[in-house]
Amino acid sequence: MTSRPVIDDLSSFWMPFTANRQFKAAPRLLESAKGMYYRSTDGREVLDGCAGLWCVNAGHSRDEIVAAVTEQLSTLDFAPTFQMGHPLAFEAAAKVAELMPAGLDRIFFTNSGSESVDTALKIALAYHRARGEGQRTRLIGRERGYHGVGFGGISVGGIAPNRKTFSGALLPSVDHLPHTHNLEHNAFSKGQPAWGAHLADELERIVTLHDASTIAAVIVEPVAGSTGVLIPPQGYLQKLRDICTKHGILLIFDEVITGFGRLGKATASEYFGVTPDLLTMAKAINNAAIPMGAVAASRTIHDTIVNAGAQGSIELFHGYTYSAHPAAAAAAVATLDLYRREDLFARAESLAPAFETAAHALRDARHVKDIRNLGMVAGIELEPREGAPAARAYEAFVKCFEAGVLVRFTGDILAFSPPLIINEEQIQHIFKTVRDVLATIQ
Ligand code: PXG
Ligand code: PLP
Repeated sequence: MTSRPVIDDLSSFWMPFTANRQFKAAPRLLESAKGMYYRSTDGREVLDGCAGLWCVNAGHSRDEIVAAVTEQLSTLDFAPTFQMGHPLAFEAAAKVAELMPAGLDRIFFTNSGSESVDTALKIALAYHRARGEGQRTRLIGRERGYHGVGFGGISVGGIAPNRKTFSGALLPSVDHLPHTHNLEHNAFSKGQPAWGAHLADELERIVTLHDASTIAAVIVEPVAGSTGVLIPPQGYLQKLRDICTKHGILLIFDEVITGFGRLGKATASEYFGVTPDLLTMAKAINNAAIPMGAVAASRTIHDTIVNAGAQGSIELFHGYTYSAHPAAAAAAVATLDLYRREDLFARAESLAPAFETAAHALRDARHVKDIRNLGMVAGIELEPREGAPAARAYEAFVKCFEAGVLVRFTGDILAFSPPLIINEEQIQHIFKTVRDVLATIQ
């Protein structure tokens, strides 16, 4: 493979969620990828411990997906989906619907997780209005929730730095549940922690405060990824479901990370046996080959909105130029076929115990304060360095990369979410590298 000269001017690209000056002073550049490995521009192989950004679940540059996208681009590069259609859009929607919880089989396509979240919030408002309860406009998120970076997503999201700069322009009617992270009760839990289901009762308090008749929806990540792998306590999600049902409030699961095999099932909803009314997804929907996201809506929500409008009128004033882009749809169809052919969700389920054991083996490693895991996700929380929060995890991330392993970090938490094609030896290698690196860090 011919390698292009490494560009020496990095100034034009304003990088997302990056310390731009720090990065550009000492860049880390990836130039190719195959299967479980990236190759860096300095010619090193880097084992991918986080599936890119929790998204490349079938491994990198899979031939079947590359072929489908290539073929699609030379056949039909773009087709509008506003008052027009192309067959692959419908096929992709049907294939996604097959994997969704029973009843959630109406699929609205977007181009990212952020767009999926804003779409789901708008569908929730549209649903209540179509049923004559247009006063239900309040949205409930959760502390430490990540729902992307749209104005809707940061409003229901619970990450202070993502909100602070924009605080004067957040959505007006939003409240937040408390997060469920508690090391005093749950440190070093394997799988779902035993303590904390009662935290869902806070929703009753919020409902009493605002009155159910003002609340449209509750949105949570079934497992919070971005803020450091926060696993829901046993019974917690079912309680949220019951309270929402009791008060006519829609429950939205943001499955941008948990969807498509991360927990060993198609969705976290299936894994936990709790069904939301709306489910957002992106990332692994098409193995991240082309930007794509989607919202799965219950048939009730869909039919209520679609049947409320007059015949011939547009029922939902919402959509993106690239909703169901042909190349993204082709990648989705190829990806979902690949997941099925290789039985990758079951593979994730069968690898999860080895992954759990390998992660928890770092319990006595230097600086480790907590380890938590579910399915093929794990988080290792470090004791912060005094006066320098997040510095330790950042250094661990850089040193792991230099040692040939890509991990994610957020605050002082390292996150692991490898492609589901990983093998046990590679799992061992990831966590051994982290242990060795932690031993060298102050
Ligand atoms: N919801 C959830 C639950 C997510 O995890 C989004 C929405 C937004 O998706 P887009 O496609 O707009 O980025 C996400 C994205 C990380 C990390 O390492 C996590 C995400 C994105 C980038 C980095 O924590 N999650
Ligand atoms: N801004 C302008 C001026 C536009 O014309 C459009 C779409 O036509 C958009 C924003 C939205 O772009 P997209 O549909 O890609 O989200």
